[in-house]
Amino acid sequence: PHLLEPFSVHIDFESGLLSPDPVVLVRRLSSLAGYFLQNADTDSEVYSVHEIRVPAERDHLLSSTTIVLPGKVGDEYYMTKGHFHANRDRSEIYLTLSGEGLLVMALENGTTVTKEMRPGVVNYVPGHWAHRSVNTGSEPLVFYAVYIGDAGYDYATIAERGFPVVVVDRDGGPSVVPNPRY
Ligand code: S6P
Ligand code: ZN
Repeated sequence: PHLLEPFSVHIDFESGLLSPDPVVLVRRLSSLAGYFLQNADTDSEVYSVHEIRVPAERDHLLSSTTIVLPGKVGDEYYMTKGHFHANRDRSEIYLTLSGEGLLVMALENGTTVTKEMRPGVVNYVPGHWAHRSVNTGSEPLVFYAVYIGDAGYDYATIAERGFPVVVVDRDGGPSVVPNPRY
């Protein structure tokens, strides 16, 4: 375990940008191949994750902002990859700062729960629920996530079969429909 010095970070709620010095990960359509039902014909940025640096250990709380840009591949809204935690029982809290979206959560047995994301809403993601954030609006969806330091990531299960549902634009609004590939 590391004994850290207390520190503070500033988050701009509108943009989700942090100061100082986050670790930034950018996901483009090319790094999301196979995640959407249709193939993309550009390599646009879809989302970025801005992580506050602390050791990924059980006695720390990791946290980050995620900025999911507005957009669609076919009629499917831009979204994160989604994952289970590698340590499956690790839970997480999301606080939406700006924009609007849907948080899709699913158990390994296919049970699915979808919750709204909008500014001021806290979503609790208990352990064992895979989670994916979908931007259903026309502005960036920005949220702050706090998670147990050793939660880790299991992307493989989602990469293989996706979530039980997909979120698509039907007549100008979001619709949650069964995933034909699940
Ligand atoms: C981490 C937490 C978020 C996501 C981020 C990107 O446990 O759930 O910080 O990592 O929203 O999503 P993904 O599925 O690409 O990691
Ligand atoms: Zn997570």
